[in-house]
Amino acid sequence: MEISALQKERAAYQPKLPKALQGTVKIQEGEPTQSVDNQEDIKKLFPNTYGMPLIEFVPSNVTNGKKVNVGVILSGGQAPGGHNVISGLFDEIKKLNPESRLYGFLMGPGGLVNHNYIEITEDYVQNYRNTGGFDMIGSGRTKLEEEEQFEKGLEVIRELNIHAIVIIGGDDSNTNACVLAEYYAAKKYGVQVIGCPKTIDGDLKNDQIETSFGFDTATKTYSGLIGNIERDCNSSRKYWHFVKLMGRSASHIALECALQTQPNICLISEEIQARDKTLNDIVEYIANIVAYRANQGKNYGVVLVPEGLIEFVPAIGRLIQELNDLLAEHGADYKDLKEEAQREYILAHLSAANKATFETLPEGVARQLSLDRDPHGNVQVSLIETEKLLSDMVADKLEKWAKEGKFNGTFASMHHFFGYEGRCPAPSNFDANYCYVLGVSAALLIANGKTGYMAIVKNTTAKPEDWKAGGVPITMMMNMEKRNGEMKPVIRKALVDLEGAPFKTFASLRDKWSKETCFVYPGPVQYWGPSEVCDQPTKTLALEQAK
Ligand code: FBP
Repeated sequence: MEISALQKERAAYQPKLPKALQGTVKIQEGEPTQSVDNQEDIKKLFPNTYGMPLIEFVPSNVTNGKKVNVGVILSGGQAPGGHNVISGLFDEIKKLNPESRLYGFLMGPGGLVNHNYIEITEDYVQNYRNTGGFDMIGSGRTKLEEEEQFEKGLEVIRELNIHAIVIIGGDDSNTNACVLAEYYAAKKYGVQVIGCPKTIDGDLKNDQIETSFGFDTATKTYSGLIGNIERDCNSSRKYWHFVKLMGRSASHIALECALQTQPNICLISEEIQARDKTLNDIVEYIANIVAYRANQGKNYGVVLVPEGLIEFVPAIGRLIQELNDLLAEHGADYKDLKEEAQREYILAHLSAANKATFETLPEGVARQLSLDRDPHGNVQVSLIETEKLLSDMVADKLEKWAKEGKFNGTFASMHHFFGYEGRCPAPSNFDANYCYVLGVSAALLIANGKTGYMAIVKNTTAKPEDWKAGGVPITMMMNMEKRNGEMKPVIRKALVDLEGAPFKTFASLRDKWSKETCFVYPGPVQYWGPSEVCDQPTKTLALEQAK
């Protein structure tokens, strides 16, 4: 395989380990834990994995040299650093006992069920150290939730004499990891299951998980691109750029990119929901800023739009809820209808208020909301062109204002969607280190006989030498939520906290950014050079941890 000069140089990077993990390690257990909500329900559903203590790894002089065979799965959307989780896991199980083996299940959780796997060897790992992407073993979104799948998986687990499965995924995949851990524990199969917090979206975080991996590199990559657009915008001074940013639900990515690049406008879905805004309110907010700037002779600017926005506009959110229930209940009748008949079907079944909202939506958006959900029941928001929808609506509003003599500028728009561009770059130094430590921690949780835990790393705004690694029981992060029309135990998603420091910092500055031009150009992710340019955590993490 031909590799780039960057990849070649980057392969030699040795991720940094916290001091506590540099020699032999033992675990230190904390107090028993509780789930974040619905404690009785969660305890009943997870009798074998509920209430376990938090774990921290501390230095020791005892070596646990047991041979372990481990299977690893990459689940869901790509996030920079996944290969380093696997490298860390590989290195640590081999360090504990060179006879240990690592198997990679191919193309996501489906690989376990369908018995598609490879053995990951030293030579193989070598090609992927510090690289982006998930192509080492591929990823997929198969939802692991049926007993039949667990039993099918067990066949290959037995065949390969696997002791533990590591699932690297987001909130949904780690919820599934917890269900699998509980099932294997209840059956006394002796198979451990460990999760790792992955997602560029940054919404798998809580008191125990400071950040999910990939968020750092993805937001730095997008911010580099946004900075380039801002500079172009400030050079030609003739376009309004609407940039949609990935992040299925939460607006953490948009907020972080705004903090890094200081655009004229950044919408935050959670705020729009909390303040009960309509689509028209959002359009007027943007149009007012465009008009203000036009009066100053500035017919240009940059607007950041979070991918999940549409679901957070309260009226549209209520419509989606009803559509979810409708599709879950009547999916079979509905699926085979032609496009126009599907629209009629929906209109005939919706409540009056939601029908009215559905009818006001542009057809493309309405259609997207009525299509199949992903395997976890989510609307596929990355396919909705919100950036285009908003700029079209702003153009209509400005045209009306121009006729009324309220706008006399020009409005030419450009559209961008930054999503897939940020999911596979070579991980930043932060993600390269963080992921490697997560992999090592997963191996140590396994070596210490743990199941139903997620590997965690804390104190991540300090130097990696001072990070603290350990594990958190996955049940601790769970509550009950409605999914596909049914109440299910799930890991609670972390949305942008409107009382949190990142949002408050942004809110205190946005007015100035909208009126003046305060663009900041962060440039591309740097791997070598002064610490200020290549080792800084995200602004979100720095602000959150500064409290
Ligand atoms: P995960 O939650 O699985 O990490 O995926 C996040 C994400 O990148 C979202 O930001 C985006 O909406 C979605 O995946 C896109 O999914 P797909 O890769 O299936 O198009």
